[in-house]
Amino acid sequence: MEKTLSWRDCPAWLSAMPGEVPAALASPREIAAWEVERFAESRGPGAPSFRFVSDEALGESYLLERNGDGAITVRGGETGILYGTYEALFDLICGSPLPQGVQSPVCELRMLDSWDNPDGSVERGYAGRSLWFEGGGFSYEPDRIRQLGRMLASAGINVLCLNNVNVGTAARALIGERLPETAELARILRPFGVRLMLSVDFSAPLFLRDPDPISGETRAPLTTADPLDGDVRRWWRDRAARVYRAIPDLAGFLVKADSEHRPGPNTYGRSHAQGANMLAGALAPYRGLLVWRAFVYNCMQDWRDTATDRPCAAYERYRPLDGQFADNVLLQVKNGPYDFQVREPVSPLLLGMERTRMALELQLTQEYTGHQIDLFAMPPLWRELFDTLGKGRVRAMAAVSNLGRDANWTGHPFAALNLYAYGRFAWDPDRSPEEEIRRWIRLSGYGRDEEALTELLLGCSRTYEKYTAPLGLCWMVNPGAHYGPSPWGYEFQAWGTYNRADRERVGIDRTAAGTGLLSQYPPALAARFEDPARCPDEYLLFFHRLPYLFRMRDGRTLIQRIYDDHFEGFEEALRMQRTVAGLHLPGRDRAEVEERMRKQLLNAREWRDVVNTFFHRLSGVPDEKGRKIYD
Ligand code: GCW
Repeated sequence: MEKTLSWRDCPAWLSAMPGEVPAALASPREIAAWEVERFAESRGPGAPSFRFVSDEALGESYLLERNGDGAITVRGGETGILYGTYEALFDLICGSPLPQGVQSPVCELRMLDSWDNPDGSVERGYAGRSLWFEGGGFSYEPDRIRQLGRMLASAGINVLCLNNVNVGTAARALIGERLPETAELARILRPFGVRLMLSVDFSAPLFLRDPDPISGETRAPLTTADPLDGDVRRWWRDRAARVYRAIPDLAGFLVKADSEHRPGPNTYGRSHAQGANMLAGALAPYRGLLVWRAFVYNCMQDWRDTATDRPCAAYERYRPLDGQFADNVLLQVKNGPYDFQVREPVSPLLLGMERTRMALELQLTQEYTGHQIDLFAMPPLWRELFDTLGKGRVRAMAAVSNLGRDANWTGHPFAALNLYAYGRFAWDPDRSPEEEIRRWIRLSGYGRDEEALTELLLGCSRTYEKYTAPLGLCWMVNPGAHYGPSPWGYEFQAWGTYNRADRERVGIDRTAAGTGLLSQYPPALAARFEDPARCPDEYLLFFHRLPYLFRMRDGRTLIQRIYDDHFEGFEEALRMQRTVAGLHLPGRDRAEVEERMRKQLLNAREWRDVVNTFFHRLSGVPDEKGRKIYD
C-alpha cells in the first residue's frame, strides 16, 4: 500500500532546512541559534559559523556582515536576528550574496489573513481543512503549528489573523470562552515573531455570553451594538482588557462591517469612522491595531439598475471620511475595486486617502484564479501593482491565506510560491518577480529545473488570463464556486457584477460619460485609461463599452482578439503540460502536479469554448482563422 503523505514529508521552501523546532525554544533568538546549528550539521564542515549581536533599537531590522574568518555576524533586534538568520541561510542555500546595509521592512504589518472557521472549514480554501480549527473549536498538532511559524518567519510574515472575517457564532467565542485556547496558540507562535490578530463581529455585544471573570455570572448581552452607546463602548473596553490580559501582544482586531450582510455601524445610523474609532479606542491602551475592511458595496443591487457601479462604491463611501480615522485604525483595501478578479486596475481608494493609514489586501488563495488547480503565480502582477502605486505608498499589507491541512500545505505544491513571495514583497515591494521565483525554486529543492520552472511560473498568470474572462472583463465564472466559465452566471444577479454583452457591444463605460469610476483616479492614471485607443489592452473592457468590431492598436478587431486569446491560452496550457511532464519533481509532488495540470487543461478547454461560443453566438462574427467554435 502507498504511504500517505504527511506534512513532515513536505517541507515547502524549507527543503534544505532539516529538523523540527523543539517545543522548548521560547524566543526568536533561540530559534535562530537552533536553525544555525541544524544547518551546520546538515552541511558538515565548511558551513560558516554565526555570531548574533543584539541591538534592540533595530527591532525587526537586521544587518549581516561577513567577518574575515568567513563567519557571519547577524546584528538585530530580537526578531531582527531571526529574520537576518533566515536571510543569511537562504542566501547560502541559493548561492546569493548577503544583502548590504541595514535591512528594514517597508511594511510594518505583514499579515496573513486566514478565512478559517471553528467548524474546520476554510472559506475559499483549496488546500484542505483548517490547520487549527475543527469541530467547533481548536484542534491542531503543535508540531505542525511550529513548522507553520517557521515558514511564516522565514518569509518575513509577522501577523496571523486566525479566523474568517465572516465571524460566525462559534468564532465569537475566540474572544470569549475560548480565549485561553486562543492564547495558547498565540504562545506557540510567539517565538517565531508571529503575533495573532482576531476577526471580531461588530455586533458581538448583542450575543457574546460568557461568565464574568470576577462574579462568575453569565452576563446578559446588550440590546444594541451602537458604537456611540456608552454601554457598548464600555463593553468593548472591558473585552479588550480581558483579551489583552490573555494575549498581551495581540496585533489587534480585524473587522468586516456592513458588507455582504455582516453587521456594522450603519445599522445604527453611524459612519464607518465612528464604528472603527470606537473599537480602536478600546485597543489603543494596548497599542492594538484596528483593521477595518473597505470591501463595502451594495450586494442587493437590481441588475436593471445601470446607474450603480460596484467598483465606485468604496471610494464614494470612504473618501469623505479621509482624516476622520483614529491613529491606530488601518483601512484595509483589496488591490482592485471589485474583488480579486483575474485582472483589475488598482483600487482608486489606495491612491485617494492621504490622511488615513492604509493596508493593501491581496488574495493568495486562488478563489478566482484557478483554485490551486490551475497554475497562477502572482509576483508578476504584484510588480505591476506596486509600480502603479508608486514607491512608499504601501506601508502595511495583508493577504488571504492559501494554506490548509493538506500534507503539502497549499494543495498545489507550486502555490506555496505565492505565500513565500508575498512575505518577501511585504518586506520590500521593490523586489523582482523573477529573482523571487528563482529563490523559491532553489529553496524548494526544484533547482534542477530552475530554467523551465522559472519560465513556467513567470508566464502562467498571463496564460490563465488569456483563457478566462477577456481584456479586463470580470465575473464570467460559475457563480458561488468561482471555478470554470459562465459568461452570464453573474449577469442577472444582485452582486453588481455585469458585462452587459449584447449583439453589438460588451463592457461597461466607466469614463466620465459612463459611471464615472475614472474620475476617482489621479489625473495621470485616469488619462492612461480614458481613451480606448490608448488604454492598455488588459484593462480595455474594464473601463470601456466597445463594439465587437472596435480596432485594437495591433489592427485586430476586439472580437478577433478575444478568439485569438482563448485559442492561444489553451495552446499555452498544452505547452505547460509538456513542460510539467519533463520536470524532475520529487515523488511526493509528481502525481499531484500532473493531476492538477490535467484538470487545468480541461478547464482551459472549457473556458476557451464557452467564451468563444458565447461571443460568437451574440455577435455572429466568424473567426478570421476559421478555427472551431461550437455553435
Ligand atoms: O469575494 C468574496 C468572497 C467571500 C469573502 C469576501 C470578502 C470572506 O467570495 O468568500 O468572504 O469576498 O472578502 O469578504
